[in-house]
Amino acid sequence: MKERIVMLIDLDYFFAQCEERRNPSIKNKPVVVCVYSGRTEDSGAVSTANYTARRYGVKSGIPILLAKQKLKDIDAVFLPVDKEFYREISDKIMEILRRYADYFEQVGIDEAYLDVTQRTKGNYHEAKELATIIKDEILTHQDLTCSIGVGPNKLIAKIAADFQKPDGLTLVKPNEVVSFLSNLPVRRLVGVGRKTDKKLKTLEIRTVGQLGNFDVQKLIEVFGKKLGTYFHNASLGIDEEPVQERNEPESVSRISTLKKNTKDLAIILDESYLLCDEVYSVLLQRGLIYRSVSIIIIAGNLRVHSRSKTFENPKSDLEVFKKTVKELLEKFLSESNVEARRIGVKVSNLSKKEELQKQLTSFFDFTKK
Ligand code: DCP
Ligand code: CA
Ligand code: CA
Repeated sequence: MKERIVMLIDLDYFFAQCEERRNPSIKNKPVVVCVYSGRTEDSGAVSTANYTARRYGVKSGIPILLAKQKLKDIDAVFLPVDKEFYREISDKIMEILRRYADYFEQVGIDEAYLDVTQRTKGNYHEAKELATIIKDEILTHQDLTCSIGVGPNKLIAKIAADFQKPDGLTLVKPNEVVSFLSNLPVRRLVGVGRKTDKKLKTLEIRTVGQLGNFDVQKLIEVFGKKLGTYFHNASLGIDEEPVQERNEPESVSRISTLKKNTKDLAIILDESYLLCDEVYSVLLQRGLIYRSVSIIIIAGNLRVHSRSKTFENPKSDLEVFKKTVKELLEKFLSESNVEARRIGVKVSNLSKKEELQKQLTSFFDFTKK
């Protein structure tokens, strides 16, 4: 593959920054965005926090109660997540980013890869100017800051974007890759979680440089062929994953005709569950998770009725899918007098289950070629 220039743009403390934008008067205070579980007043976890709150040790994933302890006697702001609002802002920013890319790939609500090889003619000086223009445009038009990493591939761009935050811009040219990586802790590599980190420590591997110098065969013995090879290549900054638009389906649905028209819940449910199984196997195959579940009822007179439920967060299991279908059907049948002729189930608002999983698998597909 010829040399590329790839950018990763990640919005800074995204949910909390959206809240600051909505209400600038909280800007200088610690801002903590929370997912309240609803069990008791303060049960739940921190979704994210602004950098002022982070100075007190508040970060994503910790219990809200702990965050409150850390910010005791401090004039801090605790807010519930408002995903719809963040999604709206995200959509607008992604539209802006897309315009600056030869190839564009959104990888979450607040980050995207841009392949800018052609438009920068492979020149890092031009890439830096482009990144500055992008940062300015997001700030001027959407009032948000972001951090950008620029490098020869996605792996390096991602680590570079994390390198300096918030409002950072880090360029790593091809000849700087190895020295840039060498002193970083292995945790910075995509795919190295707490467990792997521990395992690597027992091998006396703490930095990416040490990982790169470690015998590949031994890595393979410990982690298996896939992961071992991936770690070895990653530690040398090798990554051939293309930046590519994700063509995820809008929805997956199945519909079938009942043996005879009926409003009997049990019969309709039996058929619906079979359809759920089929839809679910498609989700599994494609590694997708869903946020919305719908039922479709086509009446004897061919009128189409549908009902849906949308969850705040994506779901991955079959049980929730079936349970939601059941609830929707029960409610629909109790409220209407429709005899069903055909019945359908649908999931929508789909997203990819595991970034890493995909990156790893396609990486190994590539190495096999
Ligand atoms: N998020 C969450 N729970 C987590 C991690 C993240 O709800 N455990 C949400 C809130 C974040 C958003 O996803 O705002 C983006 O996640 P990032 O990891 O990019 O973190 P931030 O944007 O909040 O901070 P940073 O400035 O470090 O990128
Ligand atoms: Ca972010
Ligand atoms: Ca992110």
